[in-house]
Amino acid sequence: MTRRVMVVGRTGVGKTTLLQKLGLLSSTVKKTESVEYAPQFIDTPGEFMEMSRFYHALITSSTKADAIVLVVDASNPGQLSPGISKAFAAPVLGCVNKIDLLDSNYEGKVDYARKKLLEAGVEEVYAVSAKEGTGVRELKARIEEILWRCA
Ligand SMILES: Nc1nc2c(ncn2[C@@H]2O[C@H](COP(=O)(O)OP(=O)(O)O)[C@@H](O)[C@H]2O)c(=O)[nH]1
Ligand SMILES: [Mg+2]
Repeated sequence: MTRRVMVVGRTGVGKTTLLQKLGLLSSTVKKTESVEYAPQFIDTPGEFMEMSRFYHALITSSTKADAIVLVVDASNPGQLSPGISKAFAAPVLGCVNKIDLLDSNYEGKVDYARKKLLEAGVEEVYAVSAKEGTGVRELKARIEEILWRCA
């Protein structure tokens, strides 16, 4: 049985980099131009999260996923549709990425991003740096737990 992790979130938040750091994708990161299906992951273009007319494509893709990670940029979480996670067909974990770039008011910024993710309906939130690897082990462990549960 296939067990797949899908990443969603706005452009440039680090979705593809995170898939690499999770050990699911080995090729070098380039701009994701379309929904990319692989045996272990589904990568999605940020534009699909930015424009509500594309939500249906993400929701359809989510039926092929077993766990979903909704990623935001710690410095600038941006707009997320309230409750959007509940439309997806698999459990959604929230990920505050790029914490390595936070200088002042670390806690305040992570808390704000966490609040945005919880409003979007995620079940739990993990703060990580996909670039440096901080926090990725904890997120990966939780993803694996969810994937094993549905195996
Ligand atoms: N500083 C920092 N940069 C990151 C991090 N994750 C991704 N990036 C950079 O952000 C840019 C966009 O990353 P990408 O994975 O293509 O984002 P995507 O559009 O969400 O797939 C790239 O230049 C990455 O190197 C991170 O945790 N910290
Ligand atoms: Mg990408």
